[in-house]
Amino acid sequence: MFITFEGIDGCGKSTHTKLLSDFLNQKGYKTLILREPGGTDFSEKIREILLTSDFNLNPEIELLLFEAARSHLTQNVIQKELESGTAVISDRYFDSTTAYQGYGRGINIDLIKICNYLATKGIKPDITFYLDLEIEEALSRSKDRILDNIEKSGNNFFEKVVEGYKKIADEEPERVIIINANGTIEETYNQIIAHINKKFFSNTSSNNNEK
Ligand code: T5A
Repeated sequence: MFITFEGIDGCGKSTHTKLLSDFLNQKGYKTLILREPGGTDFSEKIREILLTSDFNLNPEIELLLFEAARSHLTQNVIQKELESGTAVISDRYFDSTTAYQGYGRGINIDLIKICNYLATKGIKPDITFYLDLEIEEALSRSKDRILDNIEKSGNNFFEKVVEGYKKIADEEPERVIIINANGTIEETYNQIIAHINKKFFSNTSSNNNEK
């Protein structure tokens, strides 16, 4: 089982990644939470370069570094864990590159898809939750944090990223589920669990598993 969370910065991905992991543990699954970029020593080093260094990277270098981090994580962790039956839950995966470097930075989407395929060897999530949240609300939820390099890109950039995510969801409605993340943590959680129950535990009542 491979599940990913997507959305703009501050939309609640980390929160719901952990809550879903707890839910699946209660169902008897061994889970592994990952984040992108990151998840291996190599990919965490790339994360530092991308998010906090002052190299002033151009969009193409940004793309290649995100994909290098992803390739290392997929080859060394995701593929093996999925083969051994672990439920892998990742805070971001290749849709982030399509939304941020493709729609956000303006790199050709077909090129992005090729790079995503190279980095993942075609390994796709079974289900992806796009947490849909107003940009202003996302900013206000994370207003006390120091902004990383991508977060400094401004509202115009984030509007393009949001539009990109909506196009991704339109193209793959079976895989990419849009979740309204404007409500409370519990309201968002209940929507996610309803979809998980429907997809993986269709004989289980969602009411028994609500937070
Ligand atoms: N990136 C990444 C690319 O450009 N291309 C790529 O290919 C990839 C993989 C990574 C950055 O890299 C970019 C995208 C990003 O800019 P990151 O540090 O991994 O950045 O994390 P972010 O995506 O920025 O996410 P954050 O950690 O900032 O936010 P989350 O995880 O979405 O949100 P979370 O869960 O930490 O919640 C934020 C706050 O809101 C509260 C939480 O308690 C928390 O305080 N909250 C709620 N408050 C009210 N109501 C709710 N429903 C709430 N849900 C959560």
